[in-house]
Amino acid sequence: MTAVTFPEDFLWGAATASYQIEGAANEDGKGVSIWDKFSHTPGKIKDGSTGDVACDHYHRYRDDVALMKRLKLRGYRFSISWPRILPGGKGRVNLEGLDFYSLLVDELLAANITPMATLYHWDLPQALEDRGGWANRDIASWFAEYTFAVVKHLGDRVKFWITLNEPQIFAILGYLFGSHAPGVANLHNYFPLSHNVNLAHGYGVEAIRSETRQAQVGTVFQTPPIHPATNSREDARAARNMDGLLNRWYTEPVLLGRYPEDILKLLNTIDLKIETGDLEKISQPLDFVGLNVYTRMFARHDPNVPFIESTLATDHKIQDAQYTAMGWEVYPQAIYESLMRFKEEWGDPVVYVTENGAAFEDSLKDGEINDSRRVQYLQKYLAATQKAMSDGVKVKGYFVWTLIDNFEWTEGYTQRFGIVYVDYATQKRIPKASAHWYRDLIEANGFDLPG
Ligand code: GCO
Repeated sequence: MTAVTFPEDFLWGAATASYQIEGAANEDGKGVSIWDKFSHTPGKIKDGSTGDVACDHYHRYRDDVALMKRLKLRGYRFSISWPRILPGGKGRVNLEGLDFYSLLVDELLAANITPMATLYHWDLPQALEDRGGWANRDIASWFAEYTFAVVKHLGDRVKFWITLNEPQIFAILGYLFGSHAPGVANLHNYFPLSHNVNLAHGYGVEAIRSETRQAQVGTVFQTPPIHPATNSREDARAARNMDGLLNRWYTEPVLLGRYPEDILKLLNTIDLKIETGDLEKISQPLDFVGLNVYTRMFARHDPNVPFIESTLATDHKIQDAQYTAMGWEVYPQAIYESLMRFKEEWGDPVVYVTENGAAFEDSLKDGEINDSRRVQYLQKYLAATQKAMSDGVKVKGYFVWTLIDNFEWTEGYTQRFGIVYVDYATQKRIPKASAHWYRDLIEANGFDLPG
C-alpha cells in the first residue's frame, strides 16, 4: 500500500455536458442543436437513441445537486447549451434558458459546490450550422455574443469559465471524419475551420473578461499521447505528425501564439485564412487550462493520407493490457505524459484535470454496482497525477468523468461512464462502489494505492 495524498484545497469534482444529461430538448424556448438533428438522423447513433430525455437533469437538477452534496463534491463542471440561451444562435436571448442555469448555480452554491461552466460542449445551434457553422469565420463573433449573454447573467456567481471543450475532437469528428454532428467530412475546409475554432476561443476569452474581472478563464484540451505503432522511422514520423494534427495544432496557438512549424510546412498548399492580429487574440493569457485524459493512441505511416501521411492505428492492441468497454487501453501513464507536456512544452499553466474516467459493463446486483475496475482505473490515474504534481506540474483540481451515466454521443446509452448508475426507465440514480470510494477519497484528500 502506498498513501497518495493531495493538497488541502484541491478541487475535487465531477464533470458533465448539457446534451449528454439535460434532456428537455424542446422545452422553455430552447432552439434545435446540431446534436438534436444528428441524433434524430437514422443510423447515426448506435442504439438509435437521442438526447431528448437523457438523464432528465433539466427537471431533476435539485436532486442531482443533493446527490453531489452527499458525495462531498467540492466542484461541479457542467456545460451550457447555446441553443437554450440563443435559440437562433444569435439575436434574441431566451431568459428561460438563462434561468435554468441561474437556478442550478444557486443550488450548487447553497450546497457549497464550486461551479465551473463550459460554454461550448458541442451542441451548436442548428441555425448557425445552417449559416456554415464552424466553417464560417463569423462564428468567432457569434460565440462572443453568446458568451457575453451568459457571463453577464451568471458572472456574479460563477468564477470558473471554460470556452471550448476539446476543440480538436469536435472539429475533427464533426467536420473532417463526419462521425459526430453535424456529420460533415470536408478535408478542404477543415484547416481554415480549425482556425475559426481557435479564433472563437480568443473572442470568448475577451467577452468573459469584458464582463467580469474576477473570473478564472480557461479552456479544455484533450491531448492523448500519440505513440508510434512500431519502432520504424516512418512510424515515428507518423506519430509526430498525428500529434501535430490532433494536439499541437490546438494547444500551440492558444498557449504559445503560433501554429506548429512542422505542420504548417506539410500544409503549404492550404490557405488557412489567418488574418493579422488573429494569433494575438487566440493567445491571450489564461488563468488555467483544463485537461481531459482517457488513454493513449497509436499512429502508423500511411502514404495515402494527405499532408500528414499518418493514420491512427486503432487495431494496434497491447498484449496483457486492460481495455475499457469503449475499447480504450487503460494506460495511467497517459495522464502523467499529458500533464508533463503542459509544463515542459506549453508554458507551464495551472491545470485542472477536467475529465478522467472510464466506461465498463456495470451490472446491477441486489441493488448495488460493484465497479471495482473503475475504482482501480481511477486509483492508477490519480497516482500518476500525483506523480506529475511532485514533478512540478501545477495541478489544482480533478473532475471525474462523469457524475451519472449518460448519452455517450454516437454510442447512445450503451456506454456507462458514471460513478452513479442511472436506471433510464425510472431515472433512478444509484451510486456505484466508485462513488462511495470517491467520496471517501475527497474526505481524506487521498487514498491508499494497493500493491
Ligand atoms: C469527450 C467529452 C465527453 C465524453 C467523454 C467520454 O471527452 O469526448 O468531453 O463528453 O463523454 O470523453 O467519451
